[in-house]
Amino acid sequence: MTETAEAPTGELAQERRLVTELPGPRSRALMARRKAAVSAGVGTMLPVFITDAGGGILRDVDGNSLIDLGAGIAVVSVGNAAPHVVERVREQVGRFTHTCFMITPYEGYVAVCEALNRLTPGDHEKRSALFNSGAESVENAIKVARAATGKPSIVAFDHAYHGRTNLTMALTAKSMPYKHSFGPFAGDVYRAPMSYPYRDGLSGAEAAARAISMIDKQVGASETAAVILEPIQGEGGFIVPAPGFLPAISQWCTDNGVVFVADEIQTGFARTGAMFACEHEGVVPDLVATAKGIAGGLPLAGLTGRADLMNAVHAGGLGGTFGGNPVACAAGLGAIETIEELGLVARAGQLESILLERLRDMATRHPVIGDVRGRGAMIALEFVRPGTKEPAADVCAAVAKAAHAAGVVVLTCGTYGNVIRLLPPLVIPEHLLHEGLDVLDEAIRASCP
Ligand code: PLZ
Repeated sequence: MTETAEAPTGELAQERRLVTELPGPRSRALMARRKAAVSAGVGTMLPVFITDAGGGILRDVDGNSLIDLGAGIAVVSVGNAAPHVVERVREQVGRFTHTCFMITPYEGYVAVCEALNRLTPGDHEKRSALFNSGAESVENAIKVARAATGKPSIVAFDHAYHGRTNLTMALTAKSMPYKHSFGPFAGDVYRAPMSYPYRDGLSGAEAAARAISMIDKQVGASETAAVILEPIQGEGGFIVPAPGFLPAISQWCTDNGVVFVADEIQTGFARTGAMFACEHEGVVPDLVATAKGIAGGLPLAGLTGRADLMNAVHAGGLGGTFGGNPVACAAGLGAIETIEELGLVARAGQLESILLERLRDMATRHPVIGDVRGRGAMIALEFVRPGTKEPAADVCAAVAKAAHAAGVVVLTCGTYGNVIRLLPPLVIPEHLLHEGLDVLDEAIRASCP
């Protein structure tokens, strides 16, 4: 029996332990197979193959235990193989695995929609629909907004990330690697300036006025079906807009018959210390796109919003073969149960205090850290040349590489590639979070010239 087989998921020792170099020999052998079988277009950040994961630990094929500060890009917020998720998935998978909700429905789909209607901001009448991925949810938000308003144009923001399908690539800002060589893109998509307090120095009201002026003059409210934004931008660099920006944009949408779509795919489900990040500013979106943290790792996405909008689409206009798969729905119900039972919204707030205190201390010692920002367990460091705001992507990459070599999984992001983001599972034991931050601190020290 291998070491990993002796330590089944759920009983993984919550400790970082390296028994080989990273990647170890078994990971290297799998990497060779991967190279021969998998498209070179699919990237790998850290070529370490995982066999088990739980709490704050990823265990690899060579028996190494790594600290997980990425949660599979903000997905396993409830932890990997979370007990309620596993129980409900096991139960469901033994009963039936698919009928297609559009053909013969089942209760789990309805129950997830009820939960989404209950949990998303606002107590107005809502309806939901389920899909397979975040990008698909965003695509459907645009379909709903266009059908409901009869208008064509969509406004997204600088630094936005909304997915990799053709329409969502058009909405996404960054060319490399997401859009490069993949055009032409869907039309009638316009880009407005975002609030990026560290770089633009504008108040929320000023940044909103700038964006609204652009939308008004260059697109026109009468042409605009929807404005879509991430309440805290994820891939773009964990950009938290200045206070007042979101409410002003949302209000302008309401006043002008434009559908305000919040992409809460990365920020949703307790991640930011609220169930949804819009709540921090009391913003109630017309439509909310969800995915990632919704189902403890199974592929599930939701679109939730005002009943009059969601019901404006003709019958049969929304759907898909796998959308709201019964096993994924079971996982979704297990994840939501876990968030509520373990009080993970409050837990994310506690993790924020730890993260901000530790990272702000690092910023006083490492002048390469230009900004520390984020909310809840969604916190980032932006690296710059000391004394300037010039992005230091090379330093950021070196820090990430050093952390990885020491067995701590951190992710990078940012339009300028100079941001390290921390997205730990919300169930991570505190000693692992601190140890991960110790490693990060040392990685920064070692990577600074
Ligand atoms: N909207 C805000 O963060 C996915 C992308 C990883 P899918 N972010 C991770 C990568 O490189 O592909 C995301 C997001 C926001 C939409 C999406 C898209 O969600 O489930 O990846 O389609």
